[in-house]
Amino acid sequence: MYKLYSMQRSGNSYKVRLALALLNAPYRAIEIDILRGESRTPDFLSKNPSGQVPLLEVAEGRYLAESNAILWYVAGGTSLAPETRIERAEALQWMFFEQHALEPNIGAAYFWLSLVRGGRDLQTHALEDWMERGYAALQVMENHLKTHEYFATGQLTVADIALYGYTHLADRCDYDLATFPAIRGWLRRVEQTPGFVSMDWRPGAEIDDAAGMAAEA
Ligand SMILES: N[C@@H](CCC(=O)N[C@@H](CS)C(=O)NCC(=O)O)C(=O)O
Repeated sequence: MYKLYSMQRSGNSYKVRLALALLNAPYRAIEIDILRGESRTPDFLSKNPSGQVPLLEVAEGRYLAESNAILWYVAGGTSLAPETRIERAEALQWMFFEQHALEPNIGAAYFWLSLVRGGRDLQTHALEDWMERGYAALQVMENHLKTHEYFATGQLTVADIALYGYTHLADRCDYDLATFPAIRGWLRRVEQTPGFVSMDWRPGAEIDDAAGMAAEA
């Protein structure tokens, strides 16, 4: 069974939880609170030198970081992973786009406006750029979705999961999706997928936290 180091309110972590839920794959979740420095302890850094979640233990002592790499790993051989060479490359194209155009802007705005108390005042200089670049990324997605139901193929794949992670949080951090009807339709389609779970959903009894792990040790 996988062991997933994740933070409930992290969009990058949620992408992996969503994929595992859609695949009905059992896993053990360990909550890491990045705001309390839990991803920067010597123990965590020995597992992931980047000091970030999500992190998946795929086998005893073997760790995989980077949400989109994890998505490809868990989705391998399933309907969430496109089959043809061109579709795989198109999925990757959108997943790179997510990491350089969407996540650094909407992800940063979400972190500072939604998770950090007083974050708006601390980041006034950066917020304008995040809004402008975030809206530019949303427009690229909107243009694609005007003529496509999903991103890489005619069905939901890892590319949609990657992009859903922060797009669905946009309205929690100042972005207004009113002028993006195609994105709103796509968000609804993703949410109607059998097995879909929201970011707040927890895998029940399987969830653990760092304190629980320490108590066990
Ligand atoms: N490119 C990475 C980004 C991961 C990332 O930024 N994780 C954040 C939470 S969403 C984190 O762990 N931040 C803690 C830190 O950097 O100290 C991915 O897609 O997994």
